Amino acid sequence: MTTVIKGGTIVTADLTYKADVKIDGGKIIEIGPNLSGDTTLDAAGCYIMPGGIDPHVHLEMPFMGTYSADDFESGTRAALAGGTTMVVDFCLPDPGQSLLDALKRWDNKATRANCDYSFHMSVTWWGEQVFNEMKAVVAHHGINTFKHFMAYKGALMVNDDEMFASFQRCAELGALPLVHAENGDVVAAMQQKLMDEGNDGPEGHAYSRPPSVEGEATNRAIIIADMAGVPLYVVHTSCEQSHEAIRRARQNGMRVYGEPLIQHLTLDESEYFNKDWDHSARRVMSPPFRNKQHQDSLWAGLASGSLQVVATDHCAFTTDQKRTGLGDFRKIPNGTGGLEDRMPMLWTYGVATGRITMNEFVAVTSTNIAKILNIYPRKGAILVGADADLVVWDPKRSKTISAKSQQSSIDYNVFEGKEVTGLPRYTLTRGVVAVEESLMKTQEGHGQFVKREPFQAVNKALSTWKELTAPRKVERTGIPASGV
Ligand code: DUC
Ligand code: ZN
Ligand code: ZN
Ligand code: ZN
Repeated sequence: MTTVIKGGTIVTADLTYKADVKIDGGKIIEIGPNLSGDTTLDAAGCYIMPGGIDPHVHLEMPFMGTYSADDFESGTRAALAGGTTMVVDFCLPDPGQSLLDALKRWDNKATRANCDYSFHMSVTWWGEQVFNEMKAVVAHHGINTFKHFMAYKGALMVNDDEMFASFQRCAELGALPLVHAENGDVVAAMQQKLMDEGNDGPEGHAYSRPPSVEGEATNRAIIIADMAGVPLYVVHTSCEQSHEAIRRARQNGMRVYGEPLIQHLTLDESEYFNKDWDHSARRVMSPPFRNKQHQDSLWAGLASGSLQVVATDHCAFTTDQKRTGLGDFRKIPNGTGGLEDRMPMLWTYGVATGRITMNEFVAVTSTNIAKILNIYPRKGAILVGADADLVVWDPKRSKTISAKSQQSSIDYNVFEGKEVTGLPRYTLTRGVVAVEESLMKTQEGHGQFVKREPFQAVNKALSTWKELTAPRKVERTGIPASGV
């Protein structure tokens, strides 16, 4: 059975042209004018784009004493509703737990996915077992990325020695390290001070995690990656300090990638000063939302290429879950949703305003991500042989974002009331229509795990041309007889 998407304009990361797309067996088999097939999807007035890839989601994640509320079923349903056809979740071993055991749990949860998915592995502790299992994760489990938390002291945080060891291991294995860059020691100290002074509301969360805390950690991770000779991916880049560090490293020749979230691009820190506790607590995430200057910096980074990816860090908690932090902002589960809204929000606030082009939109929501994660051109491309993960995007369709009509299982939406123009007419996952206008046709379990091969490219550490690196033993003749 063949399907033809007819009458639309193809938009990729580098081209815009009129053509039909023919699909069979879940793959694109032909691109050209006047194609016909068993089924036709009308794309008149629409753009045909590679489906979005969200490289940063937490579905059913055990975190801060609870589980994030969207699981692989509701989370991927939300993704497809908004034009995203693949998600990458973080496998999170408990400190001390085997990476491979954790992976079994994640494999199990993900069997319910409606769209394709992959995993990053988190390095939440360090030891010989982790060192050894990292090899199996890369070689046998199709995972080429390892996440490191520089924050969440006493829980997920790794120290610099552990991070350096893990980064070196990544370099050996052809894997890419990821960092959540915030100085966890400074955050913990600032949190304590705020609490001692009676600042226990959600605004305390923002005060305890200022941009410098993120900028410092980003710089530190970049230097450690440089010394380990490995590229680096900085998740949820939210501020100029962090962006500046990434820009500088790239200018110096390092492969360092930055990932702003749609939330940081479009929502600001005033959300934490709402009179309604629930309103502010629902927006507690790390890093927190920033002011307008930081937002401008992120938009400029997307336009100029110093930031490459827009993600969500989708980690949704219900209002009831958020209320565990009443009286102590440190206990408010960190996280916000965004999977369904990333593409329409970025189109509305990015493309429609002229901040980024349509081609840049495709690059930052899909193609760049596929390249960075080593799954291009199977994903992120409209090419013969690529997976038919596609979105037929109607630039005239609009809606007002509301929790009442969302797919996510939580009871609110941080973008509530925002008008978006630009929505999927169809979303296809491996050739199967999952969304037709507002009609959901998702199939639980349709999603498959996407294996990712190790990388060829490594960073030749910048420091090799600046500093002594290879140890050279010195044959000394002048050695004092004793230390006294
Ligand atoms: N930040 C969040 O807000 N939630 C999940 C984990 C994280 O780092
Ligand atoms: Zn067929
Ligand atoms: Zn994080
Ligand atoms: Zn995250």
